[in-house]
Amino acid sequence: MTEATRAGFIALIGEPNAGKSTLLNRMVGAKVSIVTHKVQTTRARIRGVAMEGQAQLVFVDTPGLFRPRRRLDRAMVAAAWSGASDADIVVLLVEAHRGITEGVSAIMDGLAERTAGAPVVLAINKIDRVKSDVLLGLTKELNDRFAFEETFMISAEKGHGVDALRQWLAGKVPEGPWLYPEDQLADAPMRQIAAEITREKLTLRLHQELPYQMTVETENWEEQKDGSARIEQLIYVIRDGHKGIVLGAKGETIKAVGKAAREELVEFLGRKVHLFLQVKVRPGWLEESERYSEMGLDFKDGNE
Ligand SMILES: Nc1nc2c(ncn2[C@@H]2O[C@H](COP(=O)(O)OP(=O)(O)OP(=O)(O)O)[C@@H](O)[C@H]2O)c(=O)[nH]1
Ligand SMILES: [Mg+2]
Repeated sequence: MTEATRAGFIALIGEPNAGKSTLLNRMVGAKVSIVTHKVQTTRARIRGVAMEGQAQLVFVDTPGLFRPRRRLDRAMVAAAWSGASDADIVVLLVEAHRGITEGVSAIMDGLAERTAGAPVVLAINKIDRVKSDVLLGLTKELNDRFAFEETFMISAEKGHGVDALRQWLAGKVPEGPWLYPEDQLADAPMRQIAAEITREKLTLRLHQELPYQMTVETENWEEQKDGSARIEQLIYVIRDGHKGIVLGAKGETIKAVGKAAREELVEFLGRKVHLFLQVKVRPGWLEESERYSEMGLDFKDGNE
């Protein structure tokens, strides 16, 4: 007799920078969610699909949970919690070297109420950054505070412990038919993934507040006769000065960003790409509902 198929949604939640997107990409085996060393990189829910035996694991990457100040922050945090409440299993990522921060504490306070009874698993991430004796104490402290179903110690970046977590999840998701075709890796429109790739490259090159005050949208996508894709994107910033920074002296910043983004798009799509970037100053974009729907967020979730 063949084993029954299983499938389920697994939400990855945690503080900004905990390594959620890194873990999603590792589980999927491809880069579907952008990663930077900066906080608040992910802005909306992104689904990545992984197969483990007869189980299909649909990982839901979420924006980091933090105390929101702006409309965009509130919409991001709402998207993260709603990802958790829709999931079959929730994985809370905690950074090993930071331990129980104020932020982790606040998340644990909301967990029981906001996960709608789904099992919550603890994944202590970045174990490559600490000595192993730290981990036992941290595991105990966290489990004393919340009834985690299981604790895993992982390094999403190096891959340690990730197989054990994936196998455990595969045995835990409900029996049922697969939710996506077996070979599908991500559930997000290509134009959105393409915009995210450019936003990642920009975020890596821009400093201070600027990454939080810009957004990228794919304006136009044309399939060319020769099999290549012609992609036009708009970068929205809030000030003239920001435009200058994004362009860089003699346009070299945007040129470098465009090159890096194009190379990654070529790898992702497996074909030739022509990428055109344009910067637009739009002082009010953070208060425009269309910008939120382009990002995959609900504008109203940002209401105070
Ligand atoms: N040393 C180490 N670094 C890691 C590990 N996992 C992730 N990182 C790094 O942590 C940083 C943040 O990773 P992300 O995956 O973007 O974190 P995130 O939780 O998705 O962050 P937000 O989207 O901002 O909420 C990146 O620089 C990663 O390379 C790990 O296991 N070990
Ligand atoms: Mg992320």
